[in-house]
Amino acid sequence: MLPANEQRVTMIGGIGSLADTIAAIATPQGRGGIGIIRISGEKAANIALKLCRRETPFTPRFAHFQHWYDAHGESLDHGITLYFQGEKSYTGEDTIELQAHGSPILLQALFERTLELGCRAAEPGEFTRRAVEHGKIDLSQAEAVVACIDAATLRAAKQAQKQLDGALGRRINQYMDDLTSVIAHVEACLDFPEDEVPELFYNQLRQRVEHELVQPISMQLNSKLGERLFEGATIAIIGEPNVGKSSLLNALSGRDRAIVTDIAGTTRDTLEVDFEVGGIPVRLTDTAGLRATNDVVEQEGVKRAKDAAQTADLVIFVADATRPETWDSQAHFQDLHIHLQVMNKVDKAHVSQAGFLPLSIKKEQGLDTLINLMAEQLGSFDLADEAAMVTSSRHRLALQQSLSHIQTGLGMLGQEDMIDLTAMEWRSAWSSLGEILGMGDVELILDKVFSEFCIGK
Ligand SMILES: Nc1nc2c(ncn2[C@@H]2O[C@H](COP(=O)(O)OP(=O)(O)OP(=O)(O)O)[C@@H](O)[C@H]2O)c(=O)[nH]1
Ligand SMILES: [Mg+2]
Repeated sequence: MLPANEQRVTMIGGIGSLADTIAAIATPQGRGGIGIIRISGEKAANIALKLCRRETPFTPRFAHFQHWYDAHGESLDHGITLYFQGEKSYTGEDTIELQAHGSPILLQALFERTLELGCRAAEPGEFTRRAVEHGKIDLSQAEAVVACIDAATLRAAKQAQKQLDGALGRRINQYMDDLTSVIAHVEACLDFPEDEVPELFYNQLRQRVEHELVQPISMQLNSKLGERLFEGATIAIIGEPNVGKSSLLNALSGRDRAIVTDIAGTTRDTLEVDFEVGGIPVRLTDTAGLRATNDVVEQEGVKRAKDAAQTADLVIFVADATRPETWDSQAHFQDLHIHLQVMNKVDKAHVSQAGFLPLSIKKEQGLDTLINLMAEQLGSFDLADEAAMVTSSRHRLALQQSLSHIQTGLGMLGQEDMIDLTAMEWRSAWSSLGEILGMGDVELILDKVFSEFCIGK
């Protein structure tokens, strides 16, 4: 049987709890200008009417200025009450938003009052989960909501917005349509005796699968940029003492963070600074200069430097143009992959050494080039097609599984008695893609995804 399109919107998660009307304080803990309470569910409007001691129904999308009362008829606070009706809300069901004063005490009292009136306290992410369950958004869009809130850089936030607009979902849907169509073609072969299906037919089908599925999915998987934007990258600066590692950390991060002196062995512990390179959030680690030493503290520092280098996504080796003995990056490491080598202090000695980027931190020369090279190494310039970016390991895994089924199917295509198996592989590929949108073992996927949400979202 062909995968039916309707299956895509079948969301069976959390039916029982959908009957509850849920409430949460949606703004962060702490004092602020405005604090928002969100209520969603069948009884939302009714509960809000009681809270406001009001009889006339709310006008949808109209800002009602209201007092909100406790059980004794005393006003708890006043502000704006908004009503979003049924489908025309974030969750896809009746929703009320109370825009109150941003006082944690008042908000808590208001929230508790909504519970008295029949709400249940919302679980983390439950509003968005309801949006998924009511088919307002797919799961990749729900994940984009968290990604958007958690984004550490503007570029990451913009990428999350694209996913929230449904860019990834549209792409996945396209793949699924393509698969449905090629499965139909393959199954059509079952109606013919094997020798009557011309080789040309298989060739065309093979080309189509390559072109519409294998190539674009492989391209998506090749780029790590999407995950980098959200998970960030680690960078370690290593080199012998006094070459200018700490100076480089300060210069790159634009902060006077690390102590810089002309005494070799100034930095003894690793030191981290967060900033961004090409829109990718990075954690940059300055390390103790590598040298043989009897000093116990320094030995520990050198050990930590090596650990940092071994686990970093990007390793920058700094050499000192005035001291050739500092140029051998492998002196302290075997097998360590060094991504970038810089020759610092070229203001003092005009050295041009193959494989090294000339740099003068003091004269601010070469820094822009270095930042560009770092961005390139981190994949900042990868993939022009941002709509199709893989932004989480969950998506990567599902795409990898799908691709592998597609290719297994391709390998069997055209072979005698294999038509059934090819179609089966491609149906598995279709299911793997569906997981990205929230199909398959819905409960399990939803639980995992929504455990990362904050309350009120
Ligand atoms: N002339 C010149 N001096 C520099 C440059 N960059 C750094 N220095 C000087 O080099 C010395 C060492 O700099 P640091 O940044 O402390 O070196 P480090 O590699 O962190 O040293 P340790 O922490 O001891 O391993 C300081 O006196 C800096 O002012 C440069 O581009 N040109
Ligand atoms: Mg230092």
